[in-house]
Order: sequence, then C-alpha cells, then structure tokens
Amino acid sequence: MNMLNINKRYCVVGTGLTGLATVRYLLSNHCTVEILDTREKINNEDAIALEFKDLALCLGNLESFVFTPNDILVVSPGIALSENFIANAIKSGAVISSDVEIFLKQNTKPVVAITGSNGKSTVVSLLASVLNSVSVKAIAAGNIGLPALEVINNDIDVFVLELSSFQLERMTTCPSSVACMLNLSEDHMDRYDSMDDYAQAKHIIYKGALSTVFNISEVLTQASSDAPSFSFGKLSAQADFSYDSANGGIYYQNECLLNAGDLTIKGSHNIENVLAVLAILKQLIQQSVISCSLKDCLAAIKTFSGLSHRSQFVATVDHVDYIDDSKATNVGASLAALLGLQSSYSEIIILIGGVDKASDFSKLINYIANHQVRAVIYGQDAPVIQSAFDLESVPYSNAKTMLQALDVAIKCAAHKSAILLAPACASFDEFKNFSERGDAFINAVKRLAINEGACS
Ligand code: UMA
Ligand code: ADP
Repeated sequence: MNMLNINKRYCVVGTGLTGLATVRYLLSNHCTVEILDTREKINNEDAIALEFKDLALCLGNLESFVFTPNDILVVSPGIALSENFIANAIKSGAVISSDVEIFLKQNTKPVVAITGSNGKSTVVSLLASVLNSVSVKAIAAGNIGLPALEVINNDIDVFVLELSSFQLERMTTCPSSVACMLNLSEDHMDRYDSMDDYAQAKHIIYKGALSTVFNISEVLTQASSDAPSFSFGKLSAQADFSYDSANGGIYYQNECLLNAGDLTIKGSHNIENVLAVLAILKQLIQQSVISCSLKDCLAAIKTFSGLSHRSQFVATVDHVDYIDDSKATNVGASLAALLGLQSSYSEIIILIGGVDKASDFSKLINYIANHQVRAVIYGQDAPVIQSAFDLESVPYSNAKTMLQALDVAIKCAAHKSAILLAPACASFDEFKNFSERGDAFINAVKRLAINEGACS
C-alpha cells in the first residue's frame, strides 16, 4: 500500500545523496515537493535546476521559512535536529521524517538493519555478497553511500541497510526481519550531548524488529525487546556465535562452522564481523526468509576480501609494511586496527589527525603508551590531540599534513615495522572524504615503492 500522502507538502532538507534520491522518489509518486538547504551556496545548484525544472529550491537560513501543519520535513542525516528551523517547523505542526522512514513504510521486501560504531560497511557488504552467493538477490544500501530510496524499486529479495545514528535518530520505529547492533564506542560526540544520547539513537534499530543480533561483549548493544535474539562474541563461549582463540574455531553453539585461519579478511575485529553475519544469516534461515543452510554460506564468507581503506595492506617498501585504514575515523576503529596488527610487527607507527569529533583520545593514548607504537600527529586539530598526549606524558612526532606525517614516519621506521594510516578523525580539513585521504596515502606509498624499486 502506498503510504505517501499526495495532499501534503514534502519539504526535503539537504541536497546531497539523500535529498536528491528522496526528491526523485517522491516526484515519481506524484507528491508535492520543495527542496531546502541551510547553505547559501551549493555546488550542484545548476544540476538541480536542470533535473527538477519546476521545483522550488530554497537556500540559506531557514529560520524564517514558513512551515505549516501540512508539511512533512524529510531531513538529511547530516543536518542536526537541534537546528532552530526544525524546532520552528515542529511548533508550526509540521512532521519530521527521513528517507529511511519513507523507505521502510513503502518497502514490502525483507530488510536486515545493521548499525554500530564500527564495522557496519564491512558487515553489510559481506552479508549482501554471501546472500548473492546463495542466489538470494541482496543489495547493501543506506549509510554505506547508496540511499535506500534510490534502490527501493530494484528487483531485490532482501535489503541490507546500513543505518547510522543520524539516520536512526529521526525515526520512531525501524521494522525489519533482523536488526543488529555490532558494537558501541564513542563517535560523533560533536553531535550528541553524551554517550547515552548516542546509544539511545542507535537503539531505535531494535524498535519493530522481528529478531535481533547483538554483541555479548558489549552489554549496551543488547535489545530490550522480547524478539528472538542471537548473541555473538569473540571472547565469550556463552555467545550463540563464538570464537575459540585456542583452536581458531568459529562456532554456532557447539558446532564448529569454520576456522578463522580460512578467512581472507584479517584481524580480531573482522572475526567479530563474521560472527555477526553468521548470526544474522541464522535468523533469516529461522524465519524462512532464505532457504539455504549456514554451511552453504561459508565459501563466500571465506573469500570475502574486505573493503578498501579498512586495514588494507598497500605495499612493503624497504622492509616496512604500509597499511591503509583511512576509514578509521574514530578512536575505536584506530584501536581495532592496532590490535589486529600488533602481533605481526616489532613496531607500528600510526598517523593520527584531521578533524576531531570531540573524541576522548585517552584509550588510544593509553594503548600507544603500553605497546610498541609511535604516533605522528597532523592536521587541523593536531593541537587538541597533542594536548591529550601531553596530559598523559606520552611522546609523539608532529607534522602539518597527512603526507608530511607519512614522510616523518618513513624517516623513523625501523625494519619489520608497519606504518599505519588510522587517523581517528574525519578527513575534511585536507580531503573530500576518507577514500580520497586513503587514495592519497596509497599513491604516496606507490611512488615511494617505484623510487626505491623495492615494492613487494
Ligand atoms: N546540509 C545543510 N545543512 C547542514 C549540513 C548539511 O543544509 O547543516 C546540506 C548540505 O548542504 C548538503 C546536504 O545537506 O546539501 C548533505 O546532506 P548529508 O550531509 O546528509 O549528506 P548526504 O549526501 O545525503 O549523505 C548522507 C550521509 N551523510 C551523513 O550522514 C553526514 C552519508 O553518510 C550516506 O552515505 C548517505 O546519506 C546515503 O545514505 C556519510 C557519513 O559520513 C558517508 N555518515 C556518517 C558516518 O558514517 O560516520 C554518519
Ligand atoms: P563503519 O561503516 O561502521 O564505519 P567499516 O566497516 O567501514 O565500518 O569500518 C570502519 C573502521 O572500523 C575501519 O577502520 C575498520 O578497520 C574498523 N572496523 C571494522 N570492523 C570493526 C569492528 N567490528 N570493531 C571495531 N572496528 C572495526
């Protein structure tokens, strides 16, 4: 049934990926649409005017925009709900919605919804590729960079949605076949008042889920609903899906499904990601959403090689390994990268810096102080990060830019060590996004390899 209301005015706020996909979908369903953006100048204004010829585009401060009870605001995730114009809209009787909310109301196919502070993109990609390998048509969409409304009409058996806290916070329910929260560590503290607020936003994923999957090692990921639940955990034999570090086995209860040594993706965080995927698959099997067995899924799990910019080996130059984890944009992810690599190297030099998200760096600094790790700190918010290191009396090196930080690291790297880009910060001071930052690192390492003639 079509839940859209053609008598309402849909005010789509934001002209990025989400906003434009939403406008296209609403127009194709004959809705009345207006496009708004809080920025005075947007670089795709001409393209928007060309694509949506007769549509009103309102740019700049929206505080004096007149909203009415007839309005539904579809607010893009990058726009904080604390903006004054949102409060004005609510006061005027308008309703706040989002692209994912519209998707979930309109969609009729099974949905797997996945959130967490880290590992979301890896897990949604792995799950979608496993489902495709057993002839279930699946697509990974949402925060991974493909707005859900862009693919709603595709011929798909199961939608695998990556949902950020920004997307979840503007929904009241999130109906799905399986909802999973992978982990919960500090991120986006520039948008949330506290970890509690951030956790509350993440928990919306469980509202309306027919079954849940959570991380037994992180109690805050557990759903409070009565829906059937599976736990996973790399450190706990109590979990439904567990890992035995003594023999490398990955288990469903007492049954060994595969050995972690057979996985192409490496690092203990990726073992957790595989456990989560197995638990989600088991829920889909139990609900008869898919008709294969867990065993049928193992070949695709073993061959999955991970996503670029997530702990990816780049090259060995002059006996030093270079590793790109540009996607480590928070402290938890940088720590996971270090933990995953530590046992393979005599020393790791980590490049940290960029735009801080009001993070607490103490766990990372503490780890660096107690392991063979040295830090090179760079970028716009280097002073903030350096003060945190100074407070703990942990030494570090300085650089202005990411590439200069790489130069500093190269000069002091010993044989058999690794240089790791895992910045624990956003990239916007120097780059468009984390991929551009990772590509800049990879290209610099490749140039180095050519100059040294020693790439292996
Ligand atoms: N805008 C305003 N006012 C603001 C901020 C933005 O008007 O205060 C406008 C911008 O001018 C621009 C538009 O909003 O026109 C951009 O909207 P957006 O920031 O929501 O970006 P989208 O292009 O729609 O991308 C969003 C997600 N972005 C964010 O959550 C910030 C993308 O996640 C997601 O891939 C995409 O929807 C598709 O679902 C990115 C992200 O950084 C990758 N996510 C965060 C993360 O992973 O940590 C949560
Ligand atoms: P997200 O979409 O949540 O940002 P990604 O799969 O893109 O997750 O990975 C982001 C970062 O987190 C990368 O640096 C990656 O190495 C790290 N990571 C991946 N899985 C986990 C996990 N389960 N726990 C902690 N860190 C992880």
